[in-house]
Amino acid sequence: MSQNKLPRAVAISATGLWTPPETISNTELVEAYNTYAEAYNHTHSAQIQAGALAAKPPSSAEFIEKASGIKSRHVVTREGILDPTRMRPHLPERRDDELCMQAEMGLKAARLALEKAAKTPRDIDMVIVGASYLQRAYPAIAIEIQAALGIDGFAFDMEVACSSATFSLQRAVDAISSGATRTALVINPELASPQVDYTDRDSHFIFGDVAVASVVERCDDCHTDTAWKVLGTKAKTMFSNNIRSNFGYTARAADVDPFGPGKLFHQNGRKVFKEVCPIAAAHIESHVRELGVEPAEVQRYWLHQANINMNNLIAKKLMGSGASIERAPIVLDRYANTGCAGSVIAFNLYSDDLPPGARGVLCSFGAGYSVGSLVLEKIAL
Ligand code: CO8
Repeated sequence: MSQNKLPRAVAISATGLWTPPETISNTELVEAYNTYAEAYNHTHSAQIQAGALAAKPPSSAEFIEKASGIKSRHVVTREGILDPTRMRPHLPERRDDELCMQAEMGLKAARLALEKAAKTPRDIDMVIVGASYLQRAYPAIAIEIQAALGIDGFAFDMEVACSSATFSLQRAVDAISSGATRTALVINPELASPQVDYTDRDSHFIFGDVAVASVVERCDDCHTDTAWKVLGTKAKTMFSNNIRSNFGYTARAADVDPFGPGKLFHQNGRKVFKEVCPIAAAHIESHVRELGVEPAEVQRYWLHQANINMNNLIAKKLMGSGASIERAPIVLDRYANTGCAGSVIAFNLYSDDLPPGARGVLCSFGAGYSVGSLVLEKIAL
């Protein structure tokens, strides 16, 4: 589904990026995992020998960097993740009258975006929180942030895994373009670490925590030199079980462990790689061409950040020999996969240097499967 002729010109006027100060390197993560695996194999040696249980194989920092491009990740807390007897973050529960962790992260990014856009909460009338996981069902995290900022309007949460950011930006663009909303705050707080199985060698290294936010408004209302006009948006979904989390409230009624097998993030990474690369490249190609632009002419691609080899392949398909890290920047080396936030981090860090008139594509691809893109053009102040 594409939306290329917007009734009213809309812009992303600024973005905010909140990066948790704590980091974990591959070496630290692998050391904790290998200590855990050794102890697990020792404790379960009888079952492993009898073939009733599989031994935990060792992880390797070299494999992680080569297979994914990830060198380290930011997390809201290191506490617990690196403890071989715990293998999950320790985030104490907060009282109902305290700001929840995900709202706190989102609020920090939102304040940075508002400041950069030269806007105040009084200018905002819609807040969307889009994330791969939501800390609770209700009240919406978006409404909690709305209240913390004192925004008069409405707010809601939405979940489309890795495409939660592009899809929530698209909802904001549509609402402003139609005239239903004047100025929107789109917030993507990815609190990924609680859903990572740090005892699983295949996925323990993939994710990091981060929060990003964007101010979306009418081009006529923009007063920043960081604004990008939205030329068009396009979204596509196709059902796949290759990336899945079965965590959910029905576990209680099914009498199963809510954190048992299949309940945390798991994937068939090879299949995802093979299937999603051509889908994403074809999606972007057709989207920019619908707007009369050749893929190779696009100055910058802010691609979803899951795997460096995926991004290199897609960049090559789009730009041929003109592909480079400058034109399709990588942030996952230091942020890891941050769910839906990755492409917005790349946009935040690598867009201000481009001149007015430059064109770029912000794109996500991942679980669902889902693909979302926004074709953007830098505005002259
Ligand atoms: N250390 C050493 N060896 C390892 C490790 C490790 N840590 N992990 C796997 N191996 C081994 C495997 O066991 C395998 O061994 P063997 O050949 O003996 O069977 C060998 O290395 C090769 O394994 P793979 O084939 O799995 O390795 P790949 O080269 O395919 O790399 C990747 C694995 C990195 C996972 C890669 O497949 C990949 O990145 N694929 C793309 C996946 C992707 O993009 N997924 C998107 C997921 S994110 C998303 O959609 C958002 C969901 C929301 C989540 C939000 C927060 C939780």
